[in-house]
Parts: sequence; C-alpha cells; structure tokens
Amino acid sequence: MKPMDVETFKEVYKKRFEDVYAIQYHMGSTLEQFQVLGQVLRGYYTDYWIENNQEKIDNQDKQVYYFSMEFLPGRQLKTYLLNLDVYDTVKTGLTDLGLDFDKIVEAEVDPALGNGGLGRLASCFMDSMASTHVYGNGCGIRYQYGLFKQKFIDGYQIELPENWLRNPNPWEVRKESKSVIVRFGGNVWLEEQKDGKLKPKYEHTFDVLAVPYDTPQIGYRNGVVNNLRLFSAEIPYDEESKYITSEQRQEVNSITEVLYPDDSNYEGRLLRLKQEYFLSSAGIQTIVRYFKNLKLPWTRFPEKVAIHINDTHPTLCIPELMRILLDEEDLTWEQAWNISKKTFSYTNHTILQEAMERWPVYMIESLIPRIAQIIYEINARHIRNKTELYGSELAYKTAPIQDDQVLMANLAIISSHSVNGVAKLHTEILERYTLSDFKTIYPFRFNNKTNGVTHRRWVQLANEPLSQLLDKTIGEEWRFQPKEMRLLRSYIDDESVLDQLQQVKLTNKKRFAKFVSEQMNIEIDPHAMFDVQIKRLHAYKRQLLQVMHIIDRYLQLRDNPEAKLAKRVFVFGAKAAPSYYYAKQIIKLINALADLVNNDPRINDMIKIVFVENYSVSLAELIIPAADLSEQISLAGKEASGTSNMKLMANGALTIATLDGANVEISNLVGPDDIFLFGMKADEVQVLRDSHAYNARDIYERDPQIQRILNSLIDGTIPGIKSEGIDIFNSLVTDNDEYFLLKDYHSFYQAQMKVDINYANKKSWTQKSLINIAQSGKFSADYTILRYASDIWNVAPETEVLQQ
Ligand code: 26M
Repeated sequence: MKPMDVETFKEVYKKRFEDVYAIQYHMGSTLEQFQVLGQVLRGYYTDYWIENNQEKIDNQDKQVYYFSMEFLPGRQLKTYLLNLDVYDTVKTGLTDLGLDFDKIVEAEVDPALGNGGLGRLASCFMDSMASTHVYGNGCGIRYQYGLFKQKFIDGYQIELPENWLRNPNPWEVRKESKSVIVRFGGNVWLEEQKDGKLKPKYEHTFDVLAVPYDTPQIGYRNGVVNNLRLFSAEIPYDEESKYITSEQRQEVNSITEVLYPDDSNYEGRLLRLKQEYFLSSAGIQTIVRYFKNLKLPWTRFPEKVAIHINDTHPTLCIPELMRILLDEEDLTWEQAWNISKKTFSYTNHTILQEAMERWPVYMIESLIPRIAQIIYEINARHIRNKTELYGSELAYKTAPIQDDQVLMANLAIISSHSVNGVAKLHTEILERYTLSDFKTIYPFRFNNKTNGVTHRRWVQLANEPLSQLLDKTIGEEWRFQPKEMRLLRSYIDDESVLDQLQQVKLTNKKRFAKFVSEQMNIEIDPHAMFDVQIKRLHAYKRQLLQVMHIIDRYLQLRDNPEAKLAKRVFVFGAKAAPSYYYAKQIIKLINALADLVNNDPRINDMIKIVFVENYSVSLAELIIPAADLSEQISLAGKEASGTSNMKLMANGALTIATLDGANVEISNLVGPDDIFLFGMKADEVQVLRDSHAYNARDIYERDPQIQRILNSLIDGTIPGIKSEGIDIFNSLVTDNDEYFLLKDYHSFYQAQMKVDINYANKKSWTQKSLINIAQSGKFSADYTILRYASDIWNVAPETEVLQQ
C-alpha cells in the first residue's frame, strides 16, 4: 500500500479543508470535518480503484454480480481506514490537529438501504468478496429514502422519513455516462424480419433512465477495490423529455424514492414490481455491455460472468437476460436458456409462506409485456419437458405460473444452476419440505451456504479492546484468518487472560451505559448482566417470549425483593413493519413494561429494560460488544439462519437459543456446556402442528406461573397498555398461540434460571465466553464467500492468505 505518514496527512487535510470551506479547519463543524476527510481519503484510494477497474478489463477475470434489493453497509469511514491500513495514521493526525476522531466518525450517515438480515448479509458479502480477492460487483437501488427512522411517542412506534442523502455522500460517484434505459409498459408484438426471424416491436413504452452511483468496496490490505453499484431512476434527457408531464416525472422519481419497509409479509404492490424490474434490467444491461466489450462469443458468457440473486426479489434478471439474448443478440431459445442457466444462482432466505413473492400475471403483462411473454415460454417449456420425465403432477406443481400468478421462487429455481439455503437446518427443511418437489427434479441443484459475518466490522472495529487483547494473546494472524481465533482456547485456564477478558466486557458495557444514560436518561449498572435481543420485530422471533420472562421475574421480585435472581438489563432493538399491527402492539407492550419496571422502587433496580430507538447497524456496533447474553429464541424451523447470533458470539456473549437456523451450528461448535438450549426442535414443532392437538388455553388454565404472567397483560398490572394487552393475551389464549410460546415457556424459563446460576460464577462464565469467541472465527463471511466462489460461482480467488 502507498505510504502515508502523519505529517503529510495533516498538511493535506488542512489544505483541503481551507480550499473547500475557506475557513481554518478547527473552525469547521464536525460534518465539514468529516466531508473533508472523505475527500482526502478518496484522493488516496482512487488510484487503486482505477487500477482495479483497468485490471478487470485487461485480465478478463470472471466477475460475480450480486443482485440485491437491499444493502445495509453501515458507516464506511472506519472500514476504509482499516482496510487501507491508515487507521492509526489518520486517527493520530486528526487528534494532533485537535479534532475529535470519534465525533468525526459519527458524523457520517448510516445508509439504511435495507430492512435487516438480508441486506446486512449482502454488505458483509461485499466486504468479504473484496477481502478474499473475489471480483464481486454489488447491484442494488439507490433509494432516496432508506428504512424509516423509528421514534417512540408514548411508547408507540412512529415512522419518520430517512433522508440519508441530505448531505453529500463523499464515497459515491455518479456515472451518468454509464446510464441505461429501462423500458416499461406499452404494447409489444412480434414482427417478421426480412430474414424470416421474429423481432419484437414496441410502441408507447414508458422509458426510464437508470443512472449508476458507484461506491468502492475496499479489500483488507490487499489492494482490491470492488464496486457497489446502486441505480437511481431519472427522466431520460433527450429531446422528447421536454414534453414529459409532471405526473410522469413523479412516476419516474417514485421508482427509486423509497425502500419498502416490510421484510416478512409479501404485498403485491405495482411500485415494488417496478423497482424489481428496474434493478434487474439496469443491472443486466450493464453486464451485457461489459461482456460485449470482451469481444467473446456468447457461449463463453458463463465463463466470464456469474449472477447471484439475493432471494427472489431480483428474479426478473433471468427473463431480462433471456430477452436481450433473444431479441437483441439473435440467439436461439436453447442457446439463451443454456447460457442463463449456467449463469444464475439463487439464495433462499425464508421458509415463511407469507413472505414468498407471487405476482399476478396481469400485472407483469401490463408493466413488462415482453418479459411476460418470456415467462410464459419458460413456463410452457417447463411443463412440457418435465411432464415427459416426471409426469404432469410434478411438472405443474413446480411450474412458475400457477393460478394466474408468477411464483418467483419457482421461476428462480428452475432457471438457475444452484439454489442454496443459509444454514444447515434451513437447507434441510427446504430440501425435505418446502422445496421437496424441486429436489426430486433437480437433486444436485441444492446446496447449503451457512451465513457468515465480517469480523473486520463486527470485531476489529466495533470491539477495539477485544481486538487488542486478541493481538496480545494470540498474535495478529486472526485479523487475516479469523479461524485463528481458536488459538484463544488454550488460555481457558489463564487467570490473567480471563481477567482481561472481563475488563474488556466491562469497558464495552460502560460505553453502552454512558450512551443509555445520555440518550435515554436511564441509569444502568455495568455490573448487571446485559441480556440482548436485537432483530426485526416479528411474531416468529418471539420477542414476546422474552417479555413473558421479564414479567415473570418482575412479579417474583415484587413479591420478594430478595429473590435469588441475577441483576439484569434487558436490551431490545427492533423495528416493526409499519403495517404490522401485532408487532407494533408488542413494541408498545415492551415500552409500557419498561416504564413500569424501570421506575418501580420495590424491585431495587434488579431489572432495567432498555428499548433503543431506531436500531441500526451503528447501534448494533455499540450494543453487541456490550452483550453478555444473546437471545436467539425463534420458534424452531422459522429463522432461516440469523446473523446477530454470530456477531454476538464473536463478541463473547453466551447464547440462549432454540435449535433454529445457525444456532444449531453454533451449538455444535461450542458444545452443550457453553450454550443454553431450550424448547421444541423443528421436527417436534412440525409434529405438534400437524397433530392439531395443541391447546394453548388449556396450558393457560392449568399452569399457575403462565396464568399469572398472562393475567398481568389484562388486569392493569402494566398501566401503560390499553387494548394491546387484551389483543396480545387473545393471540396466545384465544387464537391458540401460533408460535407455541406457552409450550416452550417452561423450558425457556429453566434455561434462563440456569443462565442466572452460571452468571454468578464469574470465572466459569468468562471461560464460556472465551470459548464462544474462539469458535466464532468459523462464521467469518470470508469462508462463506470462498465456498460460494468455489461451489457456485466457479471463480478461484488468489487466496494465499486465506485457507478454508
Ligand atoms: C419482499 C417483497 C416486498 C417487499 C419486501 C420484501 C422483503 C424484503 C426483505 C422480504 C424479505 C426481506 O428480508 C428477509 C430477511 O431479512 N431474511 C433474513 O435473512 C437473513 C440472511 O440470510 C437470515 O439470517 C434471517 O434468518 C432471515 O430472516
């Protein structure tokens, strides 16, 4: 890497500041200081970026394109500094100049261009692709408004617009010259050409310009700079655009105006379909243009390009590539289909039926008529071919069009060469149940790729005290090769290391306590256990189970303040989809309970509830290093993988969990003594559900402990709640408790009591924490990406430093 010394940096920084703002640097606002730092840094890395882009063209290495409707990158500044190896230089330089480094870091906006797990995974993958020498290109949408800003007013969630682009974004580069046109609507028909071929003709289409904005993705000290390309919808600026009406202008702008804030309940909105086609078409056109520059025959396309679709949202990429190959490049259907199939791969992120995308045929037909024709043809050929081989029942059950709807998962599966789940259990469930018909037809298409997280963001940057302890204890190799964290295991009986590990945790807890005191006016004891549940609010994730547990403890402590219970701070971070009424009621319940518990002198501060507003990547970076206990308590069989479980583990939290998603793998890695398992297993849930024998009211009536907890929802114990208490009570007792909270409660409670007992023994708790950290290296997204690279994308990165 290029050298940069502190003195040069200071000079460059000062000069740039004065050039830009025409005042002395120390007179600037933190935001201005950040902006200038952004510019200086950009000046530093662009050489690498240009070099990498040139190499891409010269070497003709295979490119991976990762299509995702969501990316949740978090702040970039520290990642760039770390990966460019100038972190200390810049920090020292700014401090010398009398500037506050941490404040400058916080001045950057945290782009919320995703809902949760899926978007954050996409960003971890971008980071890992760059760091493992995979030539990866992210393709997404540059939403003008990200995921809403969450506010609590009287304990209720209120959504405010997130205008993240209010200030200039120093990392993005607008590439107007690389824009492409995306065509919507109109009429299309096939016309015979002179050579007898049929070509589609269009009239009255509605054309939108897709303008790319590129953000560099810098690898960890390896000189690699990949690209995240986000498209923005604009009006094409040709002669005709003068005659565009203001309604049309609005229609264009609305396409990339706002991110859909729902991550679990599919709603077939036309605007969402427009977004999906907009991304698919813009991205595919860009890829085709790149490939044509290589001047190779089309048959070699899959050798040079791998296209990955992150859940079904960008599935229209497939018929879009078919369209271009057929209509513009004159390939035959068979040629185009073979190329597509070798090129595309698809990841499934959910088993929830209600989250599966199904688009009414009429919508696709009127919005993108040529794409509709291609989907009909894919459908017809599928039925024809598979009926011959497997009979009509299986052929129809796996067809992409059913009941006048396009089932996007079916389309994605039959048109790709690889379908993967995101954790072992999840993939097994897909193969055995959800997608078993496809497994019969395409037995070799399915594979598992357990999710991962980037240790650079989630340990090195978020937890500097831990990183320093690791360096001191096991050397620095873990920073390149996270599996090396396992070396920590041999310090399991080293009193000094255990002491220091406790100190690290305490430091992080104090930092979070300070935030909570300053921002929320709640005083929490850093010596209490920090019990953390951070994820989207959803019934299947069972935040309500933890609420039941808190109420239980609260009532016990109220009866007997001397009860032998650990002092705990319960931390929640969760946004609910704006239309998800039940989830919002649970938010209100948690806030009302917090009000009651936090202010009740009778319980002696033994419980505090901290529900942070507007949970985000940046808040996660603050909370996760401070966590003692990680709540991963979804109903078994529902959480595809989870990724906060991995981040919390890596930061030394112990996990209380059902055997769901990647918890199963965490459990196998640490062993039964270093995790707190409870609840039904996925197959038991299945059996119980199928038997129709579950009777939640019965449990409520017979079980005094559960009865007391649930009664507190309706008898005025929690003064802040109104109808919410009754509705939630009814969801459990009257509506038979869809997610089996009452069934799992006792087992959960027992596990929580075991946690209390274990926490009392500081040394053994710290030993367990050490094991968790040591084993977490296996969940580095670097390894996940290497497996995608070798098994799915067929690219072979230069991995001198990283072995799987
Ligand atoms: C779909 C249609 C219309 C509007 C929005 C959507 C949509 C957006 C996001 C649907 C689902 C979305 O995200 C789902 C998600 O985040 N799934 C999580 O993915 C993680 C990464 O694989 C897993 O770890 C989680 O278990 C899984 O819930």
